[in-house]
Amino acid sequence: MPESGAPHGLVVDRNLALELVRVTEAAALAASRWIGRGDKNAADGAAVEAMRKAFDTVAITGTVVIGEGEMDEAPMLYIGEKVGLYARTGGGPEVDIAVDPLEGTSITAKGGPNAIATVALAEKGGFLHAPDIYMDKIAVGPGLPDGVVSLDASPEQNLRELAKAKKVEVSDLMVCTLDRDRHKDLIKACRAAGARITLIGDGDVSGVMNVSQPEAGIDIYMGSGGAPEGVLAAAALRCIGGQMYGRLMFETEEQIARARSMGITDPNRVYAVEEMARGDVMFAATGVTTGAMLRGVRRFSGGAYTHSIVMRSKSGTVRYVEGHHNFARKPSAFVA
Ligand code: VTB
Ligand code: MG
Ligand code: MG
Repeated sequence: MPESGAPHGLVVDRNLALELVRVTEAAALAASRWIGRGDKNAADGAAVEAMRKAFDTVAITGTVVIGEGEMDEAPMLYIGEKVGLYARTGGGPEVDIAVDPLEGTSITAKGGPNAIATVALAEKGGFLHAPDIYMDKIAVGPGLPDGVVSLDASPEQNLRELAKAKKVEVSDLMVCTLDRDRHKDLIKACRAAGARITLIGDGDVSGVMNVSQPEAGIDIYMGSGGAPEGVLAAAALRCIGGQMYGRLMFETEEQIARARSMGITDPNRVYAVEEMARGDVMFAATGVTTGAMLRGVRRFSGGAYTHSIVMRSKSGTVRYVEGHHNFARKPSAFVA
């Protein structure tokens, strides 16, 4: 992947991070109408449309590199789409954008926990162009020796090393993984080693982020999930700290060939956080349903409440933003 295309160092305006919150708030507000209504596609569609509209007000020339799919399969926020106030004219900082307007569509449809609307932004060329396949992921929080865990080690070995580094017993560790059949052996191995596990229904972006949020009580994330979600999680960890390693899980030769055309030459490569999200990176997420990290949208007469996290890798500042939205006064693009 090319180095950052920024000609004179940083071109990304730090205020942009706060603009990003408006974008995730808009998506979360729209998705919140569909919480528990059993229609994940409607929830997703509402989030995508609201996020797309909200981008029009952000003073950037953005290119979607992690998005809703290829142009012919996704009408909005497709890979390659230009977004932002200057999308047509050019102008403002030229940035790459990664989105998951509704991370946790099924949990939203069921009214379950931990669904978020999320966006990350990097200087041009900053994000790994991850195809829409699975990625094997492992993540631990900040302050641990580099490489304390590895995708090439067994779960037992990783847990043992992590416990040693944290000066705790393996039985003190809490693992997080997606509740999937494909994780049967992983779950068995962690339990056999004596560790505890939190199984999540969806939402491994927040699952990975939780390793760097002591209040979430997660020591290690393991397992496979969406590769695009892996890049979003890496963007978040660039800001809050923590280690994560990801390996793309190709299933067909065709996938490998396609990835090659997108610049991925070694299909077995293990990517560290800064290889998935490099340079100055910003990340924002708004809770749709309540989770360990963010409270969900609460609607009340004439408005709604939102809870978001926004951060930037350069400064390392993490902000939690509470939004009290007054629908009577809000610009229509942001009212859901
Ligand atoms: C995860 C999870 C997502 O996809 O990435 C998962 O974080 C992986 O796919 O919320 P499977 O559902 O096939 O396991 C989601 O569930 C949906 O994007
Ligand atoms: Mg999505
Ligand atoms: Mg997703």
